[in-house]
Amino acid sequence: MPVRVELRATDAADADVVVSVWGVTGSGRVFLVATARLLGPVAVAVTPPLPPGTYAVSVASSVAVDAPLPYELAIAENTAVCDAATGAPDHDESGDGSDHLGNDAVQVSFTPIAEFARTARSGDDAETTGLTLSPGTTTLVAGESAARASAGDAYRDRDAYELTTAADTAELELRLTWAHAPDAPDLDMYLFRAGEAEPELSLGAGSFVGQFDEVVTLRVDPAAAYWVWIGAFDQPDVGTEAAYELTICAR
Ligand SMILES: [Ca+2]
Ligand SMILES: [Ca+2]
Repeated sequence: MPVRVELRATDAADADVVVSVWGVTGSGRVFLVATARLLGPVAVAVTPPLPPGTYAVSVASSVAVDAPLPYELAIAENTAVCDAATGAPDHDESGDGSDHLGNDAVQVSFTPIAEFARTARSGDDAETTGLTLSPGTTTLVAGESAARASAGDAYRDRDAYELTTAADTAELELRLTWAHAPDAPDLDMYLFRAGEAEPELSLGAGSFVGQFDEVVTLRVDPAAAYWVWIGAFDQPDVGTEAAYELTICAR
């Protein structure tokens, strides 16, 4: 079953606290299952469906703190589900341009950890959608990961969309779907505050290797603009293009 881990900690704004869920193998090896960074007093990490087994939850601060930080963890089955939307998209990709470079906005390299930076090309920006993500609504964005060579980073076509949260929006669930055919590329999804290539807000939760939907749940600020970035990982022996759909459920 999918598991939702909620970390609550007040007065931890300067501590850069991350909560993570780990799988534990029979030989004691651990592997990351889900992770999230504290935003305000809450962090939410949602796992994919997990088979029965042993799991661990860790809470860590990446910076030294002056005093102990009390926190609470709530762990439960995740019952909030955001299925792939059907019907007409609320936004169709329109900013790619003839060279598919018009809406890339961010470049991603692995050295070997992921590094994110704004692209240097003038006029390259996330495309405006005009969409506001209000609690209880589902939003559908459709685009095409085009057949294009990498511009030098780890991805081929890269498409970024700017969306805004409503005044009472606290959480988003994003689901990136495409036809997982043998000749399909491996699409990944990253999230940023609008205009900022650092930090990447999902902590890599939307960049699993292979032909799986990318699904990310994260806390967000109200009335804030975000970039959702979708790219095709540049690797040999995979397809070069794919239509994709991005479903966003706001809470
Ligand atoms: Ca595109
Ligand atoms: Ca593009």
